[in-house]
Amino acid sequence: LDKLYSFMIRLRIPGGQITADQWLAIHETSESYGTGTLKITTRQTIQLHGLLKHQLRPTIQSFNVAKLDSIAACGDVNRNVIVSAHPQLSPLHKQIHDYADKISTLLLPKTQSYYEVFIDGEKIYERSAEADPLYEDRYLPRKFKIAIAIPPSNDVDLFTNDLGLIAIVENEELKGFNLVVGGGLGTTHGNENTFPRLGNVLGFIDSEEKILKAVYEVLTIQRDFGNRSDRKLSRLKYTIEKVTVDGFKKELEKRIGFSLEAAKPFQFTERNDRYGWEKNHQGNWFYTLFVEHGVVQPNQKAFLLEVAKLKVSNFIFSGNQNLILGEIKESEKEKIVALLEQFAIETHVSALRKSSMACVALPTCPLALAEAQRYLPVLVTKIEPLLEKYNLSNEEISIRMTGCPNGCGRPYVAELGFIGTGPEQYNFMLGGDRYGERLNKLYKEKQTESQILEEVDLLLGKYVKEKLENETFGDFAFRVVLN
Ligand code: SRM
Ligand code: SF4
Repeated sequence: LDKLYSFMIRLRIPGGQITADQWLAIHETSESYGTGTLKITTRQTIQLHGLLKHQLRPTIQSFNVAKLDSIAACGDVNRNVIVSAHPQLSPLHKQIHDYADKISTLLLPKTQSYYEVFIDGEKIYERSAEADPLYEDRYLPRKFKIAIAIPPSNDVDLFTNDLGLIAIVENEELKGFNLVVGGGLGTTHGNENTFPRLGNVLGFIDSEEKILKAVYEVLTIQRDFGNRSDRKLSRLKYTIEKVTVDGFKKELEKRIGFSLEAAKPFQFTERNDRYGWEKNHQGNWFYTLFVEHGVVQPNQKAFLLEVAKLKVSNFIFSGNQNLILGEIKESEKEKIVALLEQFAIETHVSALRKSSMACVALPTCPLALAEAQRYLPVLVTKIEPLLEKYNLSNEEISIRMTGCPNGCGRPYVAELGFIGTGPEQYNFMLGGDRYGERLNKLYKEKQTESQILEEVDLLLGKYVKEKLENETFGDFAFRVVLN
């Protein structure tokens, strides 16, 4: 008798954008296999949980028919490439967004085992190390993550990725990208050699050919120099600490055969999604649906099914775990408005809740020490009256929670961060900035709910009394409380 194995499947969707037909396929697959839940992740894709072993092949096969796959969504390879989600951010969104596909394709492992194992069982060719010049026969020492940000939005938390590209747009023309390397968040409780790190801006690159070359060679450096003896210390951030930022840049320039230009100026002034209706430069409408921690609720799932059947929009996942219905023509907008009403989609959500993010954690994550996506909504409900008490209800204070220090909900770059240490206990992190450019710090260890609420009450009271004009909560906490 075999054990009753159950699996999670995560799709590879570079830039998080799919068609209505692909949403229909995801919906139908989730109804046929697994628990029926759909989870939008912090890397712009979808996870299905609770798939039994015998359901794996039919699930992947049905995705394959819809031109969706789960290749490199896990493993020691380049993961899902994420991009600022909102098409209304820039008329150049599509041009920039296309880089996600190009980079994802460039860095895909060449092995066809996925098709052999999950699609038709046919062995496609004999593998050899030469068949994959990037991953060779050894892959990377560890997972590798890439994000592309379109200022002013840092909705991808660019600096937390192994590699980041910041789009530089001048006079409505894409000039190139600033290259950022060495971000990563995962730590291990009690292992002082592990730490979260934000990436360093190395310089500017102008042409597509050079960009792709540089991205590729960053991975070859990590492949060749990354730590292969301790998986806890094997991300690019540790390699960069070892070889230094300057040493890394020199090695990169040697491999790419050109020098990086000085980085161009950029500014991030937002990180949250733009909820509700917005129109882009071509007059098309976009509707951003708030999906609390990416857990698609039954009424939202039913709503999205009807929207997909209309085939009047595409579907875009954001790095904040929400969903944008995109490219809706003026003449079709009313149909979506009617469905929003029909399915009672909640549109009034507090500023704090809209700025919240949590990882999966219990009950499916085997690494979880505490609750996250099931508990943060409860904690937010308890913090909302405190904000009201201090007349701060409109403040978009970022609040994030994870069930362990791996950092899947990126709590290290939140103004209020909570990292699970054990059942109903969290390390309270404070002092991150609003736009993801500064790490927070440990404020209080192993806090229970009542301790958290007491501290938040005190901190908000201090904030309203002592803050400078226009100072955000995170900046205040960093300046006053942590010093
Ligand atoms: Fe993650 C492992 C869920 C984004 C850092 N992450 C896991 C696993 C697969 C647990 C495991 O290894 O068995 C979790 C599956 C839980 C479940 O039941 O579904 C898991 N990670 C997630 C997701 C679904 C969280 C969410 O609620 O959205 C995110 C899926 C992203 C995706 O679509 O690819 C997710 N994980 C992240 C992020 C955020 C990001 O990438 O922007 C991080 C921090 C950034 C980073 O990588 O440094 C992150 N996950 C980790 C780590 C720590 C890695 C490290 O360097 O130490 C682990 C553990 C590991 O790799 O050993 C991990
Ligand atoms: Fe699981 Fe920890 Fe990631 Fe949360 S942060 S999903 S508990 S690995």
